[in-house]
Amino acid sequence: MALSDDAGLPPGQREHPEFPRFGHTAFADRFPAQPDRVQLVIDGDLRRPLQIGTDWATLPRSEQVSDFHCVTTWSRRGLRWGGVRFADFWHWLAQQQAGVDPAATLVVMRDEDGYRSALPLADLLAADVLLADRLDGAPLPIAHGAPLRLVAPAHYGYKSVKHLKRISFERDDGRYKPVGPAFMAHPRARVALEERGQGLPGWLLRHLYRPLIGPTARRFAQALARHEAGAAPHAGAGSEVRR
Ligand SMILES: Nc1nc2c(c(=O)[nH]1)N[C@H]1C(S)=C(S)[C@@H](COP(=O)(O)O)O[C@H]1N2
Ligand SMILES: [Mo]
Repeated sequence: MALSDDAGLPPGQREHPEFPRFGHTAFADRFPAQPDRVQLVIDGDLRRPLQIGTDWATLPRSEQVSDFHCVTTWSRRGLRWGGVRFADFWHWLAQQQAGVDPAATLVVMRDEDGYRSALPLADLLAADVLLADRLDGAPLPIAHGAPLRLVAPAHYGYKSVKHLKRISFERDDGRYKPVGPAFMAHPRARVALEERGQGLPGWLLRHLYRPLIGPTARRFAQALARHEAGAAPHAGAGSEVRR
């Protein structure tokens, strides 16, 4: 295979010229009611459900630079995230304070509007999985998941829930229903193994998904521009949409 600009990226991925606001189009017009402060519910199979607010600031903080890979084949390299490692969140809050049952090995993450994803706890304990509230030296913008999002670089972007509001620890008993059609959701979605979906090979899904990148990114950018115009009528140049 010839060397290209995409050398070093995982199978089927191509570098995107920007970092778009992106996702399932059903969620393009949904925005967090309170993008400025972390409010997180921890529940599920555990002794004591928790409501995390100001105590978020007491957790140990980490920074990392990582690449981001969307299942539709666009990638961004070298994003600098700041936040709390999922492993630290697990240790200090989920285990120590909430007392998660050891059999609850499926972690379901949700935003307030119905977007959700799930990963095995073991995947989330990897050293490069972050609950991020900062991006490139600034507070996480609404476009990329304010006030808090997951960052799991080894898994396709659809696992990295934005506007995170609730983390539930559950038994993996087959009751969890992913967002959207079943073929689009792989239980692990590992980028290196091209686990884009279920029942269809990754290389086939590459070709089905790739034409959706442009229209989806435009749809999400327009929705954000409308949202910002409504929320801040005098935002002026700041609300301009970059292509
Ligand atoms: N709340 C929410 N989180 C979401 C999505 C979404 O539509 N809503 N889309 C997912 C998908 S498919 C991708 S690729 C990434 C995109 O993150 P970005 O908007 O920061 O590029 O968010 C993921 N998390
Ligand atoms: Mo995605």
